[in-house]
Amino acid sequence: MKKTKQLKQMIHSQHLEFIMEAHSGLSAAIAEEAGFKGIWASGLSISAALGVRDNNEASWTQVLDVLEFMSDATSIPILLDGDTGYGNFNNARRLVKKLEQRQIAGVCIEDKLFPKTNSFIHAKAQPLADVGEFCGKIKAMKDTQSDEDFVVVARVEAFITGWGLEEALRRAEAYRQAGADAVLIHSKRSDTVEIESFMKEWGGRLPVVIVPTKYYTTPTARFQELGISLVIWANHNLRASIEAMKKVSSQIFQEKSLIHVESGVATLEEVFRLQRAEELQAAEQKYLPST
Ligand code: SPV
Ligand code: MG
Repeated sequence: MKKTKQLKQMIHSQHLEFIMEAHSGLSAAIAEEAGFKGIWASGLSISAALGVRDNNEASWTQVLDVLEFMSDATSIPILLDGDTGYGNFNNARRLVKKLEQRQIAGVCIEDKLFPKTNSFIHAKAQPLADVGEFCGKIKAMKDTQSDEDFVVVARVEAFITGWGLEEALRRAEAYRQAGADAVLIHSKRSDTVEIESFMKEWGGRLPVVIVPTKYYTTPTARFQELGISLVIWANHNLRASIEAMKKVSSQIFQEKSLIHVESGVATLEEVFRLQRAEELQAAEQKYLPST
C-alpha cells in the first residue's frame, strides 16, 4: 500500500494510532524496526541534530535532504513537521510538490509566523497567523497535491499562545473548512484540561492529533477514551541519543580508553546491519565481474 494511504488510514482508523519521532535515516529505520507504523519528522529534532535552533535556521531544502534519507531508509509513512510551511501559500504548495516527489506521506503546518519558534519557548509572546491567510495556505496545499491520499494536518497553536477554547475551536473549524485532513491540537500544560475541553466541543468533526510531550503522565488509554486519532511521540529518539552521546563522550574523554566503553555501545556489526550492508554484498556478487 502507498505510504500516503497508510498514513491516511491511520488517521481515520477507529483505534488510537502512534507515530514515533525520527530525525535521520538511521533513527527512522530504528523507529520502523521497533514496530511503529509511522514516523514524525520533527522540526525540533531535525534542527537539533543539525546543531541549529528550531527557528527555521535550517533551510527548507536542507530539511528536505534529511527527509530524503529518512524516506529511503524506511517503508512506513512519514509525516513531516512542516512548521509554518516555510513562507506563504506559495512556499507551502511548493513544499507539498517536493514532498510528494520524495514519497513523504503528509505534512503538518502550524498557525504561527515564519520564522517559527518552538511551542515550549516563550510561547505566550508568539503571534498567531491570520486565520484567512492560514486557510488560503491549507487550500493551496490541498489543491497542489497530486496524490489524493497525501495528508495535510493543520496544527492549532491557540492554547500554546495563551488563547482559550473558543479561539482554538474557531481556528480548527476554519481549517477543517479549508480542507485540512486532520487537526493537531497542541497544549503545553502538564495535564489534559485543554485537550479534554477541545475534544468535548469538537465532536469528531475531523480526526485529532496530539503531542503529549508535556502531559506525558496521562495514561495512554485516556487518549483513546477522548477519541484522539493519532499520538505523536515527538522527540524521544533525539533526547535518548543526546543522553547516550553525552555519556560516552565524557567517559572516553575522562578515561582516555575504550576498555569500559565497548560493552555499552552498539556493535559495529549492528551498525552494518542497520545500514543493510548485506544487501550490498549480495549485489556485488551479482553485478561485479567475478575475479
Ligand atoms: C516538533 O517535534 O518539532 C514539534 C512538536 O513541533 S513540539 O516540539 O512540541 O512543538
Ligand atoms: Mg516542530
